[in-house]
Amino acid sequence: MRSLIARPVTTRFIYRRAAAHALAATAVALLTGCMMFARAPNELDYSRTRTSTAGLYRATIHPQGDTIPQGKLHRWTLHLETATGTPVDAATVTVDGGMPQHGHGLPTTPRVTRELGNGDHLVEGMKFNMGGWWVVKFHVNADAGSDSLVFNLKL
Ligand SMILES: [Cu+2]
Repeated sequence: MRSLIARPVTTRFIYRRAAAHALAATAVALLTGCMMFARAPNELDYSRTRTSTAGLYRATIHPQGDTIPQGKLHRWTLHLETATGTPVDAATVTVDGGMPQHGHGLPTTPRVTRELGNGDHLVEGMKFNMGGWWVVKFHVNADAGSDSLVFNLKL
């Protein structure tokens, strides 16, 4: 008598668990799997010269060797100017970035290590460990003010 009642309840419980697992698997696939293989948005600007978010600066990135390597530490030169084209030497620049569709940042902690003069700044520790759409952000603090520059890369 007891087992007759217990069986359908147990079966229903198993079905419900299986459904929950299938739902969770689908959600995980949608959140990670699909995003991993999603194409980068079409309207992205991959220019190596960009104007900062608030329009205070213009900057150009010069990756060492011109092509950006994958999985290899390398350097960049960041050329920084004011909106009117005056080179900016005295600046505190921090680097940040990652892959927006993968939800991860840069595999290294790149830093601006040296002022090279004429608005050029040496960026060391750049590394991209996979192909796809990367974003590299520079936060600049100098006489003209505080502002950010965002560069899109396709590797
Ligand atoms: Cu990634």
